[in-house]
Amino acid sequence: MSFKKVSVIGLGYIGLPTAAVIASRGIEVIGVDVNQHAVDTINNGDIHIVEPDLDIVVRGVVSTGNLRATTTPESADAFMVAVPTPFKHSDDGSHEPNLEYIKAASEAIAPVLEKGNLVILESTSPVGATEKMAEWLAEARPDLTFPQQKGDGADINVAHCPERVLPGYVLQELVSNDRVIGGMSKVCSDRAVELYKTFVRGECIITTARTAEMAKLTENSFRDVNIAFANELSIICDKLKINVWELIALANRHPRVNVLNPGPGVGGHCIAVDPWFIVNSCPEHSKLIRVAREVNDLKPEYVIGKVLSAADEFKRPVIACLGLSFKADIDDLRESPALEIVKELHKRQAGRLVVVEPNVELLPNEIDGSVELASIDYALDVANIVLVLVDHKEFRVLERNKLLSKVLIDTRGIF
Ligand code: SAJ
Repeated sequence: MSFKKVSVIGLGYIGLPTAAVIASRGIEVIGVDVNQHAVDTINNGDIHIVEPDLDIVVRGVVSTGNLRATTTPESADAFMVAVPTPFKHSDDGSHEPNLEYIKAASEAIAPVLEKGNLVILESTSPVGATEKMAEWLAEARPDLTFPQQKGDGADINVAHCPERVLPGYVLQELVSNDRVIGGMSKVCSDRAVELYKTFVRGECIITTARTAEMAKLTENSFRDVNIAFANELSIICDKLKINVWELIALANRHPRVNVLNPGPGVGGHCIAVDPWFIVNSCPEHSKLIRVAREVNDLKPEYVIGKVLSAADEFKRPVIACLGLSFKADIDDLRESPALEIVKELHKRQAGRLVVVEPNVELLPNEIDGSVELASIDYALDVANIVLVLVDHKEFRVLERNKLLSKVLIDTRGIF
């Protein structure tokens, strides 16, 4: 096998599980991250993120010496870049992707590249990012040849293989999902397949780097558009006095219909972000994708409006807010519509806010001191309005009769 030593650049939600799974196949893995705390934590056999069972795998591969973390890149047979691609800050709504992390990663690995190496971009990226990465590498290493110059004969192979794992199921999906492999030449693709085959049980399907980039953005945009459709339906159904959950269940009985679920809005760092990469690259032709983003981004405001009008009916409204995370059964509060709604309700003085979030022990700073974190029993006891924001398993088993005397606003349809 040509991959004895693999380096993973970026040890976050994707990089760390990937590094750990490859290491568990007996390959020597060097994890590189700029965050000294993350590096130290991993070298102690611990993890700095939350993902089921990841701690066990990391502890195992660190103790056997197959995974080691460092802040300084060193030579390897393959480099997998898994760093963030956020937006550039701007007020004009252009959502221009910020490739600085990919550029910094390229500049960090360039000095240690050797003839025969494979460099893979895993980060979800706008179309053209892999070619840019190859250009940055070539600029830094004029002594080596790259696929944009020499195709199959290049010294360094470059490919894009977007991650597609679902938070909460990362360890299973890393192994079982099919992978889209977009090499910059045929040899690049073949070598990337060889690397992924060391740990992927799904199929590895070869395409171009640009198509692979667009495939990932398409998957998340498809979901975003479908959820926007559901969110729009939920508002229409409110106005027409129809139960949207019953409606969608009925429509989904049709063999060719599969509408997703409405909610309080779309959160997380993927579905709410990636469609903008398409819109930014072709603004005049991405009308539907843009409107879907806007529909989903406006949903929290609609929910806030409903709560405020319900609260108006009480002298001293007490609102139990069930859930803060961006989706069920995780502790991740980043880009969470639930958190946004709770923050706004506090700002607009909707009433006393009692929050239940079984997956966190402390409230985030931005709402700490302004709302109470409580048990489900206490919250239901004191509340006159119950606002369901996340369909955590602890809430799905609640008995409906506990809520009979309450005003119920169920954004997830669990009741
Ligand atoms: N949501 C709804 N209704 C639904 C489904 C989801 O409102 O019917 C909301 C969730 O509550 C959450 C948001 O959408 O706020 C996103 O959740 P998600 O479960 O749809 O997706 P993520 O962001 O956790 O992970 C997605 C996945 N992409 C797809 O399913 C196409 C995952 O496979 C990707 O790897 C991940 O994005 C990523 O990293 O890009």
